[in-house]
Amino acid sequence: MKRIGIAWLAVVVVTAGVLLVVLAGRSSIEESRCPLRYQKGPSSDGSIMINMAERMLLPLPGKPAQIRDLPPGAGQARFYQLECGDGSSVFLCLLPGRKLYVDTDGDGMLSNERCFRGIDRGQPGYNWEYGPVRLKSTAAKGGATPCFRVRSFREDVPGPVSVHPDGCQTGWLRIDGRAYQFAAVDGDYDGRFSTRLSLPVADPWRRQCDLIAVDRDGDGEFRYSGRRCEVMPLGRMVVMHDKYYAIDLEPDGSRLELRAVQPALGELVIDCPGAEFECDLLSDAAPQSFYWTYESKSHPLPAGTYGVGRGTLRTLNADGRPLAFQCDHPGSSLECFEIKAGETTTLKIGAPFVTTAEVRWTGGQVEMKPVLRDCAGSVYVPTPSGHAGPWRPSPLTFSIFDEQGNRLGSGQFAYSLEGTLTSSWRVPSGFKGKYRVQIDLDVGPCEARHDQTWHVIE
Ligand SMILES: [Ca+2]
Ligand SMILES: [Ca+2]
Ligand SMILES: [Ca+2]
Repeated sequence: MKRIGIAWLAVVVVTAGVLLVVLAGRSSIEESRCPLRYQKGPSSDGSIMINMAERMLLPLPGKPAQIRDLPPGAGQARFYQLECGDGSSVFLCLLPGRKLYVDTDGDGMLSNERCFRGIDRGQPGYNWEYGPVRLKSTAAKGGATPCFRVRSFREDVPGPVSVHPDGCQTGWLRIDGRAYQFAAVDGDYDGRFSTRLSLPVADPWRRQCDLIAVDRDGDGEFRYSGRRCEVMPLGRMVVMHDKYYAIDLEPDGSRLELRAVQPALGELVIDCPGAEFECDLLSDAAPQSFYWTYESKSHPLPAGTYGVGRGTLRTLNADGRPLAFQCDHPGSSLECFEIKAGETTTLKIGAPFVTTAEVRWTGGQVEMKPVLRDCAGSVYVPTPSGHAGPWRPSPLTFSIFDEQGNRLGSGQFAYSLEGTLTSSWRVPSGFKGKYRVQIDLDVGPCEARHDQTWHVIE
């Protein structure tokens, strides 16, 4: 009995101690400012934040002139170049047998560098991860030490490698009395946390800038919370509780301070007749997620340069069922625009649409993806996600016509495991000549016409 009593006492003491530490930790969280500390991970597979800073590197045509020697056994070497935000480059050398050398000090020598051995990531034999690789060159200039991991894929073809940060700087601060975890990522691998977004961006998912993240919903992760993305390119401000806060981030990533501000505002009108539009707005001012409804097509925004990241258009078809179309790479008018203080910027998107299909002839059959092009030149694909409630999109069908107007085939699109809408047309044996794909897509009140492009099987 006595032993059980002592054990209980120990449990109570330890629990009380843990509670005290947690409470003390929470109560020490300051309003609007905090130190940031390095935290490893998460991996690029499970993190929007790390994934947004990931770079895909293609093999160079040969040994770069900057590399002056080679590691042992480098006959089959493939070289890669990582361009950093400060204008410098880091060269990587991948050898058969999953061996990676990185010129971490930028002296052009690889023979004295450490050999990183690739370890299986996920399914064995498909991709391998190396690192963490710590650069020595930038740390000497007073910045933080860039630290990244490298991933290679299949060894039988000279393929790309991907590079992603090994971790981020994180800390806790309070805004209006509520504690939030923040993170900063050196997304351009220069060892400094100061590179703002430069618009237009070539690839919304590979922005060459630093990132800031806030866990708005407190689930311990940086991703989408409701309709808001918790990870943003580093701008001048961040939106918290619908108020603007200026970001003061130490260039070495050691400290973050937010200060409530009232920026000069302009208006952004998204004119999308018969549809609603939701998107991530990239900006050097205050990146944020936005939603233009049927009722409200105008939003006030701080003056600055903006671009639309991933966007979703929603409308209802003739039966009143919801339809959603996703755009990963917006057209020219949305890629980069200015918001000026006291002025209104209007962007016209959506109808009239052109429905078309991306086709790929694979011998015996034609593989197809339906595509919707809007008046701004943006390309949308139907998506099953983003529907409120138990709605499912209507089945999407296609017809194939020859030059004489004969229907050669028809079918229905289905979602692949990756969430892509695809279908295929088994070409009748002996068919040669021109064919056209007609997508039978009901876009409700929106004007749409079929693309008249002819494809050829020779
Ligand atoms: Ca070196
Ligand atoms: Ca940076
Ligand atoms: Ca979260």
